[in-house]
Order: sequence, then C-alpha cells, then structure tokens
Amino acid sequence: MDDLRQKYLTAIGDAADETVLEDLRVAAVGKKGEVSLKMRELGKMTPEERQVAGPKLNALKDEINAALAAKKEALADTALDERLKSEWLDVTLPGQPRRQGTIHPVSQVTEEVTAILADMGFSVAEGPQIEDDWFNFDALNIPDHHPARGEMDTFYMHRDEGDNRLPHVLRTHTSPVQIRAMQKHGAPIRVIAPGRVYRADYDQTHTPMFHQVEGLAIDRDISMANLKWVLEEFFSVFFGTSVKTRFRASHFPFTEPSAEVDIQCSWEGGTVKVGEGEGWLEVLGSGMVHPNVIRAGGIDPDDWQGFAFGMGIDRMAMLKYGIPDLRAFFDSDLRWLRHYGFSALSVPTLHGGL
Ligand code: 2NM
Repeated sequence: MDDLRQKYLTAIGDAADETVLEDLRVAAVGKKGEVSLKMRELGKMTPEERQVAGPKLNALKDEINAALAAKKEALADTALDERLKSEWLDVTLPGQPRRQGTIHPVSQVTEEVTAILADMGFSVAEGPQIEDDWFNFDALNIPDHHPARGEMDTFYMHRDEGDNRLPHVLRTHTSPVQIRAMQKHGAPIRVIAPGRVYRADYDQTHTPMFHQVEGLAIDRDISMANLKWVLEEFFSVFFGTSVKTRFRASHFPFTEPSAEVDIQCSWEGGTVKVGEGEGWLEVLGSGMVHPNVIRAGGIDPDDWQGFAFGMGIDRMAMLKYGIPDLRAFFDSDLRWLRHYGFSALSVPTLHGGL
C-alpha cells in the first residue's frame, strides 16, 4: 500500500497537464484502478485483516483524490498565468472613465436666443472682433466727440505717435456686423449678430469682455409696433412664461426714437424672479434705426426703415439660470462649470421648450 501511495503521489506531482492527471485518476481510483481493485480484495480477507486494511485503503483513496484536486487547481493557475502573459489586453476590464466637459451658460443662452429669433425669420451673422473706427463708431452715427470713443471706454489696438493707419478697436457692440450685413445683402433684411464685445469696464457687474445679441429688421413699413411684438414674444419664449415689458424713452446715437426695455420681476430674499411681481429690470436697448445708419449700410433711408435692439447675453443667462456673480463666468473654475454648465447633448430647441 505504501508503494502504491508513493507511486501515485509522485506521478500526480509530476503530471504536466490535465490529460496525464486524468489518466492517473483512472489508473488509481477509477472503477478498475489499482486502489479500487485492492478494495475489492477486502471481501476475501478475514474480519481482523479487513479492520486494519479497510480504513487504510479509504485513507489512501482520499489522499489520492485530494492530491488530484490540488494538482488540477495548480495546473489551471499555471495555465491562467501563461495566458495573462501573452494576452496582455484584457477586454473584460471596465473602460477608463473619460471626463465630460460642459456647455458654458453663455454658449447655452446664445443658442437659445438664436433658436427663438431664427424661428421668427432672423438669420445669424458674425464678424470680426477687431474693427476699424468707421464700422464701430462713424457708421453708427456716433459723433467724433462722443465719450464712448474715448480710451476710458474703448480698447484701441494701436495709438502710437506717427501711426497713420486708421485706428482699430476691439468692437464695443456687434452693430458693425449689422452694418456689414446691410452692405452685403441690402434691404429688406432681418439679421441677428451674437458675439463677444469689449469695453474698458471692470467691477461687480461689468467685465471687460461680455456677450451681446443685436437684432435688426429693415423693410418698407417696419414700425415700433413690430419691435414691441418681437421683444415680448422673445421674452415669453425665452423665460417660458408671459413677461410684462415696459418701454422707456431713451437716447442712442444709432436709433431715433430710442427705447430702453424693462421686464417684470420680483425681488425676494435677494433673488430675482422674472415674469412675476411689481419690480422692473432693464435688459435691453432698442429703437428705430437712424437714417444715417441705414445710409452707412448702403440702403436708402427714404425707401426703407426698421428697428434694432441689443441685449447682454451674460445678464440674460444670470437671470434665467439664477447665477449670482458675473465675474465667475470667465474664471474657468471647473467646479463652477460643472455646476452651472449644460450637457452637450441637451441642445436647446423650440419644440423641446428650450
Ligand atoms: C442697442 C440699442 C439700440 C442696434 C443698432 C444696430 C444697427 F447696427 F443696426 F444700427 N444694431 N443694434 C442697437 C440699437 C443696439 O444696444 C443696446
């Protein structure tokens, strides 16, 4: 029995693969295996002999079975190690999570405003952020002495002694885009110009770069009434609720008459809510385009007239989405962006209620 034990345990230890191991199992403890045959011989023994040999044989059988199982597991481990060495790409591992960026509130609101006005028949125009003097001021009927032209308000690109080139500025509004659109397409025209504008101003409520949308509609008989409808319709769709408006007489060089537009709001606990309450909030400038401006656009003001308006996108974003601090808009703080930003997949649409 000791010989049998020695023989099989050694062979099992040396087995190179599972086939060899299975052959050994059949040879030792299979139906006609050596240990099984020995067990059959128990019947021919005397009871005394059987009492000694029986437990020993059972123990041997258990020991061989245990050795077989242990070796089988060891072989499987080795096989896996070999596989992992050659198959270094484990396609069952979870993917690397990728950081998702967000759409900035300014981008989101620009898309919303554009969607609403495009649906009303305005097309979208863009233009350079560095403009020459003429497009930014002269074409807009802004006189030479006007304070807006001063270095205090406007960023000039070069003003060196002996520099004879026309002065260039960072555009202070997107109106130059409207002038270019009139020159290019003539009348009638309906166009909006969204984009970055620059003014030398920096405090709690002003950043030196901000965003504007300006609208322009020129036709033969456009009036202030058309302006009022467009703006009231715009606010209602933008804020998702009907919003009362208040038109106050004002003055801009590029419009006559001119009106500043307030929207209805409530002030409670330091938060502004649009479309309810007794308060008013100024959000927009507008008016009938001055004949000199229409002429600068290459259109005859004796045949054509129209309205224009301009609003700040950043302020609209603050109002609609309850963002308290304007300056945080341009800090590139990832935590702020994750909090106030929008999913790239939630594109604003009119049918989706924006
Ligand atoms: C405003 C207020 C009033 C305006 C004028 C023009 C142009 F170029 F067509 F004449 N575009 N936008 C305008 C008029 C802008 O912003 C407060």
